[in-house]
Order: sequence, then C-alpha cells, then structure tokens
Amino acid sequence: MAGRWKNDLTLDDVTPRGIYLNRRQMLTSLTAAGLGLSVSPAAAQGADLEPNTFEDITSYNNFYEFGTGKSDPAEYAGQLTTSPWTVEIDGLVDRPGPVSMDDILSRMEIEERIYRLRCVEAWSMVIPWQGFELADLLEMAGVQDGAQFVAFQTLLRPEEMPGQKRPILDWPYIEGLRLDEAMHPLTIMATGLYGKPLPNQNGAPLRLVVPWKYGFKSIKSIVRITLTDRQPETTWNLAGPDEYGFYANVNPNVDHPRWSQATERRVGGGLFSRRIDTMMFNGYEDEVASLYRGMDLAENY
Ligand SMILES: Nc1nc2c(c(=O)[nH]1)N[C@H]1C(S)=C(S)[C@@H](COP(=O)(O)O)O[C@H]1N2
Ligand SMILES: [Mo]
Repeated sequence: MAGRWKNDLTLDDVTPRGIYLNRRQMLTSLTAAGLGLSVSPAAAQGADLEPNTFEDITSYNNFYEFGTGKSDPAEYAGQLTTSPWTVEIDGLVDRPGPVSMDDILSRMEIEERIYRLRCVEAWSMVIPWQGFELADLLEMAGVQDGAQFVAFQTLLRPEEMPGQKRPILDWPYIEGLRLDEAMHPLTIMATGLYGKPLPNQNGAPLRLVVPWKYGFKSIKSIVRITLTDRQPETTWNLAGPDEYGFYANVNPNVDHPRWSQATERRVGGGLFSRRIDTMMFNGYEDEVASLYRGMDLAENY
C-alpha cells in the first residue's frame, strides 16, 4: 500500500552510522570559529535569522490536539501535565525500554540552535531552540543494522487534549523520518526555547525539529520513538495523501496542490508582516541536498 511513497532505498543506500561520529566537527566547520551557532548554516546561505519574539512563538501555533485555531494551543495547552514524562524507545534498538524525561535531560548535551520553521501553510518564524541532536538519543538506545526509518508518536490523552475528542485527525499524531534524516546533525529534539523550558503549546516537554522540512514534520509532545525497517505512516499523509508527502522538504519549486510554495509570510510585525522568497530546503540546501541525490523531489514531496 501507499506505493506512491515508496522509495528505492536499499540497506546500502542508507548512510552507515559511522559517518555521523564526526557530526559536531562538521557543524563547527560550517560556522565561524568561536561564534557557535549564532552563524548558522541557513544564515550562511542568506536566510534571515532574526528571531521572532517569545510572544509570537508562543501565541501563534499549530497543535491540533488543542484545536485548529492558531491561538487555541496557547489558550488550552496549559492543562497538559508534562511531568512526569516517559518516552518509550523501541523497535530495532539494542536497549529498548522506557526512558524518563529527567534521564534524557541529564544524559543529553543541551545546546542552542536558531532555526527557521517554515509551515506548509506558507508562514514562517525564526525560533531560538534549546535541545540536543536526535542522533545522540538514538545512539544511546543503540540503533540496529536493519533499521532504516524512525517513527514518532505524540501523547494520546483526550482528558487533557480536547482536540483529541474530535475526529480532526487520526489520533495520536504520528510522524516519521528516514534514518539518515534522523541522524543528520541538523535534526534536534527541542526541550526549550528562549532559554526557558518548552512551553506546552510548542510541544513540551520534547518535540522534534527538522529545519529543512515543513513544520508538520516537527511532531510535538513525543511519547514513543520506534526504529523500523518500513517507511512509517504519517498523520498528514493519511489525512491528505495528495497534499502531504512523507518527505515534506521545503521546496519553492513544488507547489502545494492548492497554493504556491514560492513565497512565505514571516510571522510578526502585524500589518507589516513581510512576504519573502522561500528557500530550497528552507535555507539548509548545502547541508541536506546530498540526502536526496538522484530523487525526483516533485514525485517524492
Ligand atoms: N502533535 C502535534 N505536533 C505538531 C502539530 C500538531 O498539530 N500536533 N502541528 C505541526 C505543524 S503543522 C506545525 S507548523 C508545527 C508548529 O510548531 P510551533 O507551534 O511550535 O510553531 O508543529 C507541528 N507539530
Ligand atoms: Mo504547519
């Protein structure tokens, strides 16, 4: 089923884990020495990386578990209990099992990353995240040789997530990445923003951020991470297969069937909110284009 989304990957095509061992070195070499991530790959490619205000980032959200309006998450997500929190890591890993959020926070190296978030609905923001590389968490669990994809699942708790009482989407929200995308040094798990713990409306206590993909790939409030040899189903692909593909790479040259993806509205500034050109891979082309070499990106949207 879903043959349309199948890719031609074989085990040999999935980049071996070994090459990621030098990922910190790789990222550092992309940035001016000593400036850390204040000069990010996207900035090097000419993207505007002036952060949005804390107010914008926490009041204009998509989190359908709390309703479909942009202000619903800020209004209703406060009731979500995010502590204690446990993430189940299972599937093709050496050390499966539940891991507590406290354990994750004490074992992962938390860094700041300023990333652009580009929504499929053609708006964008720049967000100063705190988080860690997903690769570090996956290496902690021990990825087995047969693994080729990573599947993610959001909490299912309708008592605290009123949107889940309505058939807006198939609950729980699910997402997936190819293993090489998941292991890429730009792919992070966010635990905070603007130096504060992650606000509930932004996906507390743990959400994925994949900056070269449309925002819907960045699944919030994650409770399960599964390593698998099959391309996982994803909530938005199930909801609208012609509109939302598995890859969902930001691409100004491939329109959504109902609107252009060539430009975007930068959230903030009220009436003066600017329209800017959308960049290939959201400005991260130098870092990620090689993941898709030889693939037809109009076919694999
Ligand atoms: N569980 C869950 N994750 C989700 C969503 C959602 O509705 N539920 N919305 C996605 C969409 S469409 C976008 S654009 C981003 C928005 O992230 P932000 O609100 O932190 O800006 O979250 C993504 N993650
Ligand atoms: Mo989105």
